[in-house]
Amino acid sequence: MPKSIDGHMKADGLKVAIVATRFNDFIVDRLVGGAMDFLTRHGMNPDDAVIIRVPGAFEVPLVCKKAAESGKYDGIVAVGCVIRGGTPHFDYVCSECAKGVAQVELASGTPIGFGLLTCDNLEQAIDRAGVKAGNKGVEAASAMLETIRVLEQL
Ligand code: INI
Repeated sequence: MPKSIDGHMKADGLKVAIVATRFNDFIVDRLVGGAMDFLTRHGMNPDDAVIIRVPGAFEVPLVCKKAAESGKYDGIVAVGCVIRGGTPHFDYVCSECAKGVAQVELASGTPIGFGLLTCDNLEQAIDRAGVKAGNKGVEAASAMLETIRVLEQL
């Protein structure tokens, strides 16, 4: 029988930073709410979470880096929403955010749930913020929690 390592899903005692963009906050607040709801239903004390607001997705990696380096948090949930406009700006913002968050996660060893919506239009964003396609804040929080619990066993 192979040995199997699975992360359990208890969030009791965890300290979590949620890094959230102000840009598109109508959508992003739903992602923050989803992440908080998921984590508290899995045992996290709401007082053990901090919600850190940043201007836009481009600023997310730097703030995640500082939060991770502080050593105060067991994990980070990064949430934001980029909606395609008429210029290539969308592609730069999305790729720098994704690349930066991945770099911070690997360099710091702090699990970061990646909940950045990258949408062609507002309808796609709404669908992923608690409507047809679920809530990506919940998914990011769940992924962070599971990764924390896996790392504890390695
Ligand atoms: N930031 C976002 O988080 N979402 C967007 O849709 C967006 N658009 O479309 O421009 C956006 N741009 C701002 C960017 O993240 C930076 O805050 C800005 O460039 C200042 O550094």
